[in-house]
Amino acid sequence: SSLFLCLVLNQELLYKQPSVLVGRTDVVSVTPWLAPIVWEGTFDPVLVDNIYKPMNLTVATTVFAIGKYVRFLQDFLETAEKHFMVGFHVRYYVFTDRPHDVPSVNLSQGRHLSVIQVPGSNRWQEISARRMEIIQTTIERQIRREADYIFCLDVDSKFHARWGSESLGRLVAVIHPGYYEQTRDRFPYERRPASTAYIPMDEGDYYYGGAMIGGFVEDVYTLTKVCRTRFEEDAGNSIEAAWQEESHLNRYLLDNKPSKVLSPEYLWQDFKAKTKEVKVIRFSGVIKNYADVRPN
Ligand code: 2GW
Ligand code: MN
Repeated sequence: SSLFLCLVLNQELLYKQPSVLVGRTDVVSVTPWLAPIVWEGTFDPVLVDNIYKPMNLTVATTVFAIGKYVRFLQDFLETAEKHFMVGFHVRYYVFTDRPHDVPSVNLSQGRHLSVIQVPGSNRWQEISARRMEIIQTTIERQIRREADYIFCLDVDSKFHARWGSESLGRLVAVIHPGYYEQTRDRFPYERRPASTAYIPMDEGDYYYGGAMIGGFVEDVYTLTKVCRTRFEEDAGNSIEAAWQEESHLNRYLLDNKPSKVLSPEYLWQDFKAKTKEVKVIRFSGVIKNYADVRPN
């Protein structure tokens, strides 16, 4: 498509006429609160880039690689260099207890990587809880001054196709690939009222994936702060939400609607066969041998 879109004359971009009548009809591309749901075929990548590029934005990407999870960094970073926010300023923040095991990956111009040492742990509950806390404190200390937007991603993943400026927004969440065909009473939300992540059976919009949180730095800051506080409040009451920070994220997003929702193209799982509505897999969780990578 970019073949016939790319003609630039006198600063004006020539692109295909948007249609009011013709577009994707097999998927819903707007939420009931009028946030776009981003699917292939609902946006023009050249046009969207043309809007965002002149803003000279910097996009922060946080990724945790604690313990054996450092082994995922190489593929994560190499594929991000090929597909993630190409043409934008990108700052990766790699949190690890093994700084010497961070692979050296060639970064394109305008892209930068910081390694931030954090304590290791054998307890997932601790890593999970601390992810929100560390993102929060690193935003306070550093990211706030260094970036406009932020994406917090799982490291056990790879990029396969464009993840570009179409994903930018104030508060951005992704639809989990495992549950989008289900009714909300079947979503794995936290169901115990004793937890601050509790969602009753007749509430909820989508089931969002915890492997991606994005948006303006300040909006993600508030999200991490609230989720961290609730996580700690639950811990004080000896309760851990069903899917840890993913459960808290889902509760937060029910009350604070995302301004943009990414389709499951932006969070697939390698063990899952592509479905007909997914035209392109952009990012996916790799298959991992739990016995190999997890501490216990
Ligand atoms: C340790 C013990 C058990 C499970 C994970 C870990 C662990 C996680 C670890 O030893 N080292 C580490 O760096 N992590 C980081 O946490 C890493 O960035 C990883 O991608 C992220 C989430 O853990 P992961 O990828 O094993 O969990 P998933 O793929 O099952 O994730 C979903 O559910 C989680 C909730 O339990 C999170 O919400 C996650 O964001 C979701 O994608
Ligand atoms: Mn993961």
